[in-house]
Amino acid sequence: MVAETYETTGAGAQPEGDFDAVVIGAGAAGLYALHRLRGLGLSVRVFEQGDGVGGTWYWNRYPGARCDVESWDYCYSFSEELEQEWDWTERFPSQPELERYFNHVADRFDLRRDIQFDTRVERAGFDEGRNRWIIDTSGGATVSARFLVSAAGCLSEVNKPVIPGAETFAGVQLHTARWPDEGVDVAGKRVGVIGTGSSGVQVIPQVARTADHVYVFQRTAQYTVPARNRLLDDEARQELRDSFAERQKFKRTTPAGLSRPVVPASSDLDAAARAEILEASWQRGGPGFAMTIDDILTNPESNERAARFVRDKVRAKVDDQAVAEKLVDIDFPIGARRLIVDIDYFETYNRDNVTLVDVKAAPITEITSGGLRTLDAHYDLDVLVYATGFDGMTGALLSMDIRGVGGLALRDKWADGAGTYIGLVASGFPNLFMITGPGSPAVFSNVMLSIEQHVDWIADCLAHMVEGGFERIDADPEAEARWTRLVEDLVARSIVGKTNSWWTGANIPGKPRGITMYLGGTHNYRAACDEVAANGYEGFTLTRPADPA
Ligand code: NA7
Repeated sequence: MVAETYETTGAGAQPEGDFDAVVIGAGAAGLYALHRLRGLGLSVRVFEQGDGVGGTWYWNRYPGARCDVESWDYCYSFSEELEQEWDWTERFPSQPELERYFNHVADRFDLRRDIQFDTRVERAGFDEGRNRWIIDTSGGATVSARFLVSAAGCLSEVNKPVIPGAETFAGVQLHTARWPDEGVDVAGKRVGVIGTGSSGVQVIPQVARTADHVYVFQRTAQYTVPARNRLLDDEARQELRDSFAERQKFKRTTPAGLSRPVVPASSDLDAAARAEILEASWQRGGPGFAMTIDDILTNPESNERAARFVRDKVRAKVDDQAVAEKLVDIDFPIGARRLIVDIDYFETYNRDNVTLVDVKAAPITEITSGGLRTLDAHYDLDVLVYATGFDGMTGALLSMDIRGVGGLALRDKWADGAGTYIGLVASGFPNLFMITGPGSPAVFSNVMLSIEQHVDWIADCLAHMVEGGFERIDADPEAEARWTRLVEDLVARSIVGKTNSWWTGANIPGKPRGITMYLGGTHNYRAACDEVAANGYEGFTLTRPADPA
């Protein structure tokens, strides 16, 4: 299949390139999509707004940025040679190591020649006459493609709250997800950090090492557990190499897609046994803490016991008990927000140069030329860090103007909630595929495994279309409605999301509320996707050129 077989002129546009597929983004998903689709003999162009590969690990270069999934799982599994030749150095990989890894992948599979950097996709419209996407980019070029694959990411659209007076600030303001490559020298500076999610919790201890003073503006206290990060020695690496095949097979059978998941203890335990299990998990470190006992996420009493355990640990770490109480003043169940994994976070509050400011009690009112004002005080600052997160799941997709059949905007279709069919497609938007989109396990799983599963499914689907001479695929609205109901039912049965956070969309004013991730486990999700394909792409309508529209 070659690009030239298609007519190229769409709806008055003058395409400057015609491809079988356009992929949006050169992060983990975009790189693998390019590799797989090129392997089918398709012509592919990737547009990437940054000037390098790696997505999340290209943008989030703040000090302390680190993945909370272990390195041996946060990597591709499609190539055993790649896995065997790459040496992870730590249990939880840091941003620089991950960025090196994705660059290595791009070079090893010769991917760069099909990636156009520094280019955003601004608009994409489906030309119904020709069954092609017409895509406008930030460089002013218009291209066309039979298939459009979004690999734009779940956490790539930055959330930077508008605070009155921000434009008057005389110092440096920056968002953790837009940290400059050359770094920021905070030595001797007064630094304010807004936000205590994963990004804030990672950056605060690092900045505190050199800054004159750090003011942490905390609105919502969070549960965070120790990472117990460690270096991997040669023996550990050899063991990972030797177990490659077995681990890859096993992780496909687990709910989170991890090769060494926490196996929950049965809830039939007395209080002493429970405490022992929680302590062992705390000592082991990592994000599996809320899975340690099988009823923590379903039984409020068990949940509260685990939450109390964490609060007591924090109280024991923090010298000033008034500060400790602010750090543990948490009014939601453990696991209702993504559990944070930290390195020396609470210990940082024992430093003389760190002050916790409770902006729930006294909210931020304005930014001034010299700092930040809350309801009851002014803080003099030289640097203001926004660790304020992202417009998750749909933010990146909806930052583009995507128009499907009849000119319907994806923004309008999803005005009340992001419905999809099997988390991969949106009805009325033919030939558009989303990797880790709403309705899929996305970041509620080992996202690397989910990415590979999505890309493999999409590649198989495109191969099926090419072989069968189909040029258009669209999901049936009824199939989409059924899937969306299933996603909602799974959410309703879980305590996951039973508080405001980016998971529920509550961090973005005006965004429809609700978790859009599939919570049924990656193993079940994979089975559902495979079944759809095995049943001849059940729930989809596939169209050949000669077929009536
Ligand atoms: P998060 O988890 O969304 O955290 C953002 C933080 O910023 C959180 O503490 C917010 O408080 C705070 N925030 C946002 N806006 C404001 C304003 N206006 N005033 C005060 N505080 C504010 O983003 P992260 O980047 O840390 O992590 C995102 C994911 O990346 C994480 O789950 C991992 O999967 C990796 P709030 O809680 O809204 O009160």
